[in-house]
Amino acid sequence: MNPRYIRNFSIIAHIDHGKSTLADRLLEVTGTIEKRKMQEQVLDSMELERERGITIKLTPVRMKWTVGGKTGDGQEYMMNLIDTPGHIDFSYEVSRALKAVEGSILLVDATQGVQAQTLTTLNMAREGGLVIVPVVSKIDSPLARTDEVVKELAELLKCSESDVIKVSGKTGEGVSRLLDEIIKRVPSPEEANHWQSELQKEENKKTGISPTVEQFRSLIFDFQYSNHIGVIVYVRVISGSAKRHEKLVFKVAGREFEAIDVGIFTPAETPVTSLSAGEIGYIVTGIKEPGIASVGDTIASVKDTLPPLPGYMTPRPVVWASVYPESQDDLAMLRQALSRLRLSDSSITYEEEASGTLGKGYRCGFLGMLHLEIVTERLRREFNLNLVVTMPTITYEVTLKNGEKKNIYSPSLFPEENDLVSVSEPIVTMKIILPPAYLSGIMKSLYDHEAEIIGTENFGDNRTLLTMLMPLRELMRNFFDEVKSISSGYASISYDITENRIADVVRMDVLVNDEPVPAFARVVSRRRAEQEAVNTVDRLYDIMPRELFSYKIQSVALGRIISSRTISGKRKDAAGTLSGGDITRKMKLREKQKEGRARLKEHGAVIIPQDVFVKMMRSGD
Ligand SMILES: Nc1nc2c(ncn2[C@@H]2O[C@H](COP(=O)(O)OP(=O)(O)OP(=O)(O)O)[C@@H](O)[C@H]2O)c(=O)[nH]1
Ligand SMILES: [Mg+2]
Repeated sequence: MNPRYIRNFSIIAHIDHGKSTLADRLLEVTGTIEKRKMQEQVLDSMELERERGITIKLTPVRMKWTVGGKTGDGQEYMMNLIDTPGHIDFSYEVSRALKAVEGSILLVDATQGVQAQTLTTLNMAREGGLVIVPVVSKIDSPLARTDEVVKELAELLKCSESDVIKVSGKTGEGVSRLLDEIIKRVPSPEEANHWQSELQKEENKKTGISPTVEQFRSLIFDFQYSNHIGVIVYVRVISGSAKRHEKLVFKVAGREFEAIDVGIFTPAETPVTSLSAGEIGYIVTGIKEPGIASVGDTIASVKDTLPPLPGYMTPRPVVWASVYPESQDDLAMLRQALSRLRLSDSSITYEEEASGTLGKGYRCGFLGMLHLEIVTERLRREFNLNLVVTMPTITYEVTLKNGEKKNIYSPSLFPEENDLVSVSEPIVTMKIILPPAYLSGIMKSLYDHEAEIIGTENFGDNRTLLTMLMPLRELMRNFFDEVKSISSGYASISYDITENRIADVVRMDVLVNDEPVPAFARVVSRRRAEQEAVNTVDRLYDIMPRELFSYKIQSVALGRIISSRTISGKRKDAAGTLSGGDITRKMKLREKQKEGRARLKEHGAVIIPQDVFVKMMRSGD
């Protein structure tokens, strides 16, 4: 297709503002999916997406549209849409989608107004140089405050209120106009040409290749794996075209292959004869080993001589947790599952580790708590694995007295106080938007979580935008839930890890029956160390099973035992059942049992049941 008639755009918004529902209506009015085959949020095709009603992965789809319906000039346009997730844990998906398009719909829910994640995604789109099409959704809702929200959005974008398009994903109102406006406002790939870096333009001049006759070059923004056909890469074609059987190369990985097939998303994968400049589609590579395909790599014709396209920043894991198979027999299966999963979620990182009590497993990095939950749930479901997942933690950078610097992402490896010179930790810049009525309520919580407020502004219609710095460690300490409950759900939060700072933290170990349990080790702020130590022991005391012998649960920090409780042994009194008889015989028996229990205690390790690990993780703080 002539790139002049192509429009590539994504939909970005705060979570639940109606992106996928609007996508449904776009698919419907363009006739991409027949009405009778339509289901709600049809692009959310993963089982977990449907169950939870949230989008987890970006989804591309191609549609056709003719401006003004039958009254337009009759020119048909190719509309490539990428739906994105709204939850902050999945903003890596958003950032990748944004590099494949020239414009973006910024959707704001008419019942909610601009929320924290609206601002973050807007920034991402602006940084990418995209044209923003402001849209207010859910105008059909009885709770909609459409006029106020239109005003708010216009102020945010410094545009006129008449530029804001009003739609309903429920009734379809405004959706045809939206498509017309996208064609008008979003530049074609040819016009935008934002991929032609100055460097490449120079190179083109030297080699005399004009952009339109360039070799095939495309950016990988996602991929999938199929047992049957190997890795399928999702690409945005930058120049040239590619057909089935063409010889292509992964520029960064340096691996050549023959395209088994090329195709587009309708939204199902549908083969086409060729993919050309400006289009979005997929290439079946046939490559089955992991580690070759990576998002951000360039797939090009083997004849292409230019350097690879600038790719993506590799996302930095936010939380780490260890994943162990319940049975060590499943270790190989777990390894395979992780490497498979990485082929549909490139943001997971993992490496093997061993823990005394749990055997061997993997230390995994995730982009947030929801990401952790989704990945472990997928491991359980898609690979039928029974897993133990340890308490999530973050990364600390430590400087040791011997001058060594280390990244510690497992608390059990956190150095002793005596060996440390300094520790630094990730700090997030956070935005919270909330009605001012909740401001005083939230202040205590902000203080408690070591927040440093750096900006307060009145925002839109009677709301306040707070900007602050906070240690990531404190954010993970149930901060979201706290804010949600203080504000009765009216506050929205968005954050970015922006810097590292010196941290005043200490390591806390938990001993069960005098044995340290690495999975329970934690790094806590010094000022909260005592409290945390007591809480942890109390919590474990409530959920650990009783044994035949008594044993202690202790927490140790700063080189001393801070809290200790004893779980008393179950009494199995054989003597009690002896009726009558002489008392000395009973005493003798009891004495013997006591000795037996002591021996048990010496040899019998306390087995910590899996559900204790799960409960400890769930209870968070
Ligand atoms: N009344 C009304 N409800 C809507 C409309 N659009 C979406 N909803 C409802 O809002 C909720 C969220 O809709 P989704 O389309 O899943 O929102 P989303 O932005 O895709 O959510 P994430 O992808 O998880 O960020 C669902 O319960 C929808 O039924 C609308 O136009 N009107
Ligand atoms: Mg969605």
